[in-house]
Amino acid sequence: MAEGKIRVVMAIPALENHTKGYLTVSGMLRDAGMEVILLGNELPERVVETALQESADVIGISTYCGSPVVFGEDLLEAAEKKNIREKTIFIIGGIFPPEDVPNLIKMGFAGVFPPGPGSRREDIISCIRNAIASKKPN
Ligand code: B12
Repeated sequence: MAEGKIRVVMAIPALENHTKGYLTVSGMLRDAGMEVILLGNELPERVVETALQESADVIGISTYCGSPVVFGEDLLEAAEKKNIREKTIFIIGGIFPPEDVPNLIKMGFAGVFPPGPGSRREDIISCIRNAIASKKPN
């Protein structure tokens, strides 16, 4: 965490046109004092590569018409290969089938945020802060 600022790489899956959630959440995190790296449309391997280069604490994915579980599996696998899975916090939001939510959490996402009352600014920010606190060595 450079200079105490939480560093977040934000991305949307390749071929996805929904950018509003991505930009809205990126703005929320920036307003909360986090360093946000906007990656745009990318493949999971490139997202991980950027997170590694940028020493990111968090990877955030926004998706509305993709396959979050497939993308998530590829993302976590790529992070495992680059040895950053354990130290990185993964969060995802957007619109997907409700049954994907428990699956994404089981896979290792610290927070899953579909539209609605559980996805307010404070919910997302406290999820990130709590996940980072729980990863810090005692
Ligand atoms: C705007 C819009 C579009 C615009 C996008 C413009 C743009 N630049 O973003 C356009 C017209 C391009 C579009 C295209 C399509 N769309 Co569209 N679109 C929408 C719409 C109306 C709004 C989505 C949106 O921008 N919301 C604004 C955000 C800010 O609000 P929010 O989602 O509540 O955001 C919160 C959470 O989602 C969460 N969040 C979101 N991302 C992230 C990321 C992180 C890290 C975190 C922590 C949280 C988080 O936090 C936010 C704050 O609380 C929705 C319907 C709807 N009412 O939601 C359909 C919708 C998403 N679209 C849909 C579809 C099917 C399409 C098309 C495939 C249609 C077509 N046949 O061409 C194409 C897709 C093209 C493509 N390749 O991507 C479907 C998706 C179906 C599904 N997933 O089940 C929807 C749900 C419409 C529907 N009811 O069928 N779309």
